Amino acid sequence: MPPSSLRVVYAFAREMHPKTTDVFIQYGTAGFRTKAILLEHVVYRMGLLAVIRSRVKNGRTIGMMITASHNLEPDNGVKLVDPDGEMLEEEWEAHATKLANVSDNDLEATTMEIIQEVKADMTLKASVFIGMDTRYTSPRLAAAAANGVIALKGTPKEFGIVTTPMLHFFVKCRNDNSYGTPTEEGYYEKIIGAYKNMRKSLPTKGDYSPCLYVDGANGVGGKKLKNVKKNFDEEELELHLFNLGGSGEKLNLGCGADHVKVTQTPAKGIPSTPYQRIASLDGDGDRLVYYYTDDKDKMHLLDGDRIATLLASYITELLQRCETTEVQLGIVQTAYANGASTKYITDTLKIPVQCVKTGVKHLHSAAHKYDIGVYFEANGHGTVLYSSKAKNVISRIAREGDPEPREAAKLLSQFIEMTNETVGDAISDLLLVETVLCARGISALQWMQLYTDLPCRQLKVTVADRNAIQTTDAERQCTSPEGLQQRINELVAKYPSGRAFARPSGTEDIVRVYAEAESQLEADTLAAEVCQAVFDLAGGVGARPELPATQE
Ligand code: 16G
Ligand code: MG
Repeated sequence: MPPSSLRVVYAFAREMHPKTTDVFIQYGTAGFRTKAILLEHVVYRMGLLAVIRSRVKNGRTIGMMITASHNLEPDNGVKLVDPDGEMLEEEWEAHATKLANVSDNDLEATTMEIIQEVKADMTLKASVFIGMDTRYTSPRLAAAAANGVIALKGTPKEFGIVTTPMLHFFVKCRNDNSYGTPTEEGYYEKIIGAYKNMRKSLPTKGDYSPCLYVDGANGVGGKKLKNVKKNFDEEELELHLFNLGGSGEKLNLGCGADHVKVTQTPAKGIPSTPYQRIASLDGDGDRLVYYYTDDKDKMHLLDGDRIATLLASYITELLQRCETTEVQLGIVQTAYANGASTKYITDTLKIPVQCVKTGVKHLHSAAHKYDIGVYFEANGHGTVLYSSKAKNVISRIAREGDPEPREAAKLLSQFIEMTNETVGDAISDLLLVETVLCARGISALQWMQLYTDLPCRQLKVTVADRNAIQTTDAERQCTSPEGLQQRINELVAKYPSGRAFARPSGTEDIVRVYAEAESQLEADTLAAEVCQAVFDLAGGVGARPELPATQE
């Protein structure tokens, strides 16, 4: 039943969170993200939408996370979390965009329109969990979120500073208490408890050392790892934490998973110890990559593809030891996955692999189609999803199986407990990776030796309208502008093992280009040539991209 008047929605907006900009803002791949100073009215309005969403979901809890992930300090953002701890359903992104952009004067009417369109029963209770990252602009935005919730008579619960995946976990647990307890302690208990249990059956062996350096990106993830660290003795996991956001240390600046992945250079502020394994988190703790530097100071990156293959191969081994063929495992990647990883998955691991569009929601829903779905973006965002069928089969074997399969099923059950299935989670993923490295008795170097990546390069091109580029086949082929795909095909054909694609970014007003080939120079040249093609055929702006110096 819609309410007769929403005056209070307007009153809050006008008095406390007025819209002060006419810049259009869109709910993109990861919610709204822009300069923090442009966001207060947007976040307030998302508080309203979260309440409507909660009522449409029969009063189940919805999450709101205030963060701009790996972006630099002046940015911020907000995204909504659905009742199962998953990203907001895609159809609602249009409601979010509409509500964020109307004038204050039209806000009341637009809110009413949305309520009617989605048929929300506004007499129901509504519950919204709110979390934020460490940005200095976050508390103010979290308060705006809470006011939005209150304006529509929902109940906000603020968790303060938490990682994005923790907030997703809390939402899931609140709506399904069999998953865990919706508190930070509940989160640690489940994930850390499973790691400790598993390590009881998997003592340190071979070349694995429990000593791990961590780059906390000067954000929330590193801070939370301080709590995690307290639970371990050094034999279980010896964490050395760096970039924890002390005074003068800037969030994501020169450090963090995105910096390491994109620039392919180490994070600042970490002592250089050859072959020491280093885990790098992003600013809100939902991405993880590993790396080490060798004795010549060259960096070697172990990205999301490496994590996916490591986890999937171990789960496959445990399933074999469980002696079950009932559970099928698959891997989901995006076009950015290194071609060598896809080949290794197909030829060596013999695991089905699927490629989908960039963005967690696409990977997550594709992974749901397998009994066990492992998904990772190359940038380090990913997790493992286990269907109820898989969980039932595994727990049955853990209870009733023969001794050897029972042992394997018990390990797998703990592995499942350690996984945050709601979304990619750097802390949970870190513990999963450490478990597998320990179980295999391997070092970072040996992990790297499982296959050899093709050299690759990512570049960006500025065009007048990024939507001039349209893609198909999981963003691997361009369908417009005309002639671009044919040009890319001709360029790629010049390089053995060459592969390249161009896609419009979902988070910035640019086109991204990716290329890989047998040598770094070839990958760099191919990427630059594709940039030129995009620039020429899709309305490039500014200076024409140049080829690498050695090609001039
Ligand atoms: C967002 C996505 C991330 C994706 C990235 C691509 C979520 C939670 N995050 O950060 O998965 O890799 O966008 O950015 O979905 P791009 O479209 O600018 O390349
Ligand atoms: Mg992030």
